[in-house]
Amino acid sequence: MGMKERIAEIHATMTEELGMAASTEKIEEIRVKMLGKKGELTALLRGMGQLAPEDRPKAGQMINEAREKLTAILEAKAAEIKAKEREEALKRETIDVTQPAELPRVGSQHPINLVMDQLVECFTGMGFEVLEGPEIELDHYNFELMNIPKNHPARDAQDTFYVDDNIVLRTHTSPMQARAMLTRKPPIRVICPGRVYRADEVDATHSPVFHQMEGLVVDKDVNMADLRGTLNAFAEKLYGKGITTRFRPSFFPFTEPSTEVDLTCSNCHGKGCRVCKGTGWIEVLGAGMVNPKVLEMCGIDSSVYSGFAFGIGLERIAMLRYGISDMRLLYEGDVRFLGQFRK
Ligand code: 2NM
Repeated sequence: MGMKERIAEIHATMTEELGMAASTEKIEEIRVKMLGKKGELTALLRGMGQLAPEDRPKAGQMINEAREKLTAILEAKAAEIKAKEREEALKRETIDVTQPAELPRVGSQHPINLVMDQLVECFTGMGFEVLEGPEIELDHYNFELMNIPKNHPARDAQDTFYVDDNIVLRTHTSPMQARAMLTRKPPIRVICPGRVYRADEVDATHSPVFHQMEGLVVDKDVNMADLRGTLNAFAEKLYGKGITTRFRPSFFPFTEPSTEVDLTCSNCHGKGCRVCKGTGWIEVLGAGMVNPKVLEMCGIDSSVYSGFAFGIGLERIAMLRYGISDMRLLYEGDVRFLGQFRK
């Protein structure tokens, strides 16, 4: 076969293969096979040694012309395929920027936390400072300094979780108030929010773990009227105008005198309804003048200083505020329930 025919054959094969090629990779494969260093055209060039010397220049020229022509055809095809691939990629990767965004799921604060924040806001607004402390406490701080002596029923294992003889899970946040009195000089104005523990059976209104916020003020000439004014201000700030307090006599070892404090029912504004069982009042906290024995044990001279203190159960406030009838709902962590409370 002559040189011309060989070239025509290569041309034909290449055109045919290019016609079927559908990817950049395939084109490259064809280029290597036909025009590459070990390709068919190069083989022709190498085979020129067998030709008569006078035929060589002509053959060389033919091969070079063929290379140029075939390269052009190949590149044209390569460009065509590249354009097609690009178009396909664009089509495949196009995103619809007008599609509505998928919103991230936003969590919500726990109702106990919402209430705690509201109370903290209310009392810090009145000049109280927030103190937090350990949930595992010395018996000494939890009971002894609170005038709850060794034989007191509150100390019974039925009521208190003991870690050992001297260590308990705090049954109130009062131990932090004791620390405040032991380490500071009056005037003292602190609130202590936090988790507390009592060995109660679980039911709709009890839980062995619950939350409290206690407040303490110690200064010269602090009296029951200051306590009343503070709690009235708290009632109005939290529930609005017209909500006030009613004090009923009570007993706590750490306060003397002691009082249960009712707030005007915020549901009926005192008229009487289902929520307040017709009384117009809701019991929400305990309070009193700090027992002089407690002041003395905490290093404060009770002949110079006096103080008032109060304790609020956060679960009760949250249940009243959000109309929750069973305390257990607060601890189950069901997001369908928890997601309902947003301020
Ligand atoms: C209450 C009710 C009455 C109280 C007393 C003290 C302290 F540390 F000053 F003695 N802290 N909290 C107190 C007083 C707590 O809870 C129902």
